[in-house]
Amino acid sequence: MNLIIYLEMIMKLQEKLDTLVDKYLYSFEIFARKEKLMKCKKSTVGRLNNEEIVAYNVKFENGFEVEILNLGGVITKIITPNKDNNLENIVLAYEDINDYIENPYYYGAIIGRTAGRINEGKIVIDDKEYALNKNYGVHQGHGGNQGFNHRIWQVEVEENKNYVTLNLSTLSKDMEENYPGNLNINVIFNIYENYKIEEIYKAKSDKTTLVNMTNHTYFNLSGNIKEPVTDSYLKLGSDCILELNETYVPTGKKIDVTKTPFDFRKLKLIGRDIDANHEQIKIGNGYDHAFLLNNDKKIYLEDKKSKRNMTIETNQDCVVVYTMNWEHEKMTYTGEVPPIRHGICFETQHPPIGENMCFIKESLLNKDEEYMQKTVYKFSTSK
Ligand code: G6D
Repeated sequence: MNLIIYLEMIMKLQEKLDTLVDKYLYSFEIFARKEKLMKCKKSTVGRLNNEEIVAYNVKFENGFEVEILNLGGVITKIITPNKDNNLENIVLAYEDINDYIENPYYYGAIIGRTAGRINEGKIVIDDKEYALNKNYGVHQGHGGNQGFNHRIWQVEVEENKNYVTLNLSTLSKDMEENYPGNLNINVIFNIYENYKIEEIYKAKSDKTTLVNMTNHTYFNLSGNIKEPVTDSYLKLGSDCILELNETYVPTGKKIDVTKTPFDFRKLKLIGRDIDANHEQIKIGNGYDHAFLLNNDKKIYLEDKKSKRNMTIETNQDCVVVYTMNWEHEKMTYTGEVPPIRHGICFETQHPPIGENMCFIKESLLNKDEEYMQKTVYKFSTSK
């Protein structure tokens, strides 16, 4: 009798085990299928202090691929096809992830609290003077010693049918880099399968402060940094630039671009006037200037060899165009140190704060008001 009972017990146990195995295999299959369908994969690529440096890689079936780090929100890859359908990276990026810890030229990075230089690091808000940390000689530049490019951001990923959202967030505490106000920031990247990236910056502070954020990606549409950006063509709707003094800060004066190297209102070869005999070109050693955008706020870059092009649209009133005018030292993913003029930045922003605190009001964010900066990048390739 006992033997029959035992056999029945074993059979029941076996049935339970089979059910459990089926459930496990099913859930594993779902996971595997989901994993395969997953467009965004994350991987730990380094460490900073006691935090992981994580790369978020978004890849679509058409080959469009974007990779962003939690360190500084750095864009390390934007991969698009050239006219022959070769998929190549169109941004400058370091070979060694550890080079992003210092990142002296802000490769791919979120810039903040403020972009550009602030004259002598001196600001006055509600009649109170603040001495911002000076990391650019006598000025503050790109948010100071520990600007937003240096921090590890919290990242949330949301997968949608034809786009992926990376929502980066952080808190910049009151008096960080001597800026007033606890500032909560979100930088949202919406990455679309049809070769489009929306970058939306939102911020709110519990005290009136300054916010003027941007992205410092160096673009090179030739692909894998093959050619200088002086071979590309640029069209930019801007009637005037901000005059810079010898220390690269705005004087407050605007310069009409007509008949100057800064006129890109018609499509023009970037290399045509980049070394022209013009006082402002000499100061910047090329283009390193704030262009005040006309109403259409559109920037168009084209590389005739690869037939890649990029359109940037923004809600900002200004864009600093920087043509990488000084030697860099670190190797990129090509295994070489990029020569000068092999990347171009389009830092959409408010005008930097210059002499006599000119343009400060454009960067002021009142207590509990929401800051919102939106810049959209569209990439395409003509056949
Ligand atoms: C130089 O003047 C330029 C800046 O505009 C740029 O952002 C930086 O190099 C990387 O300081």
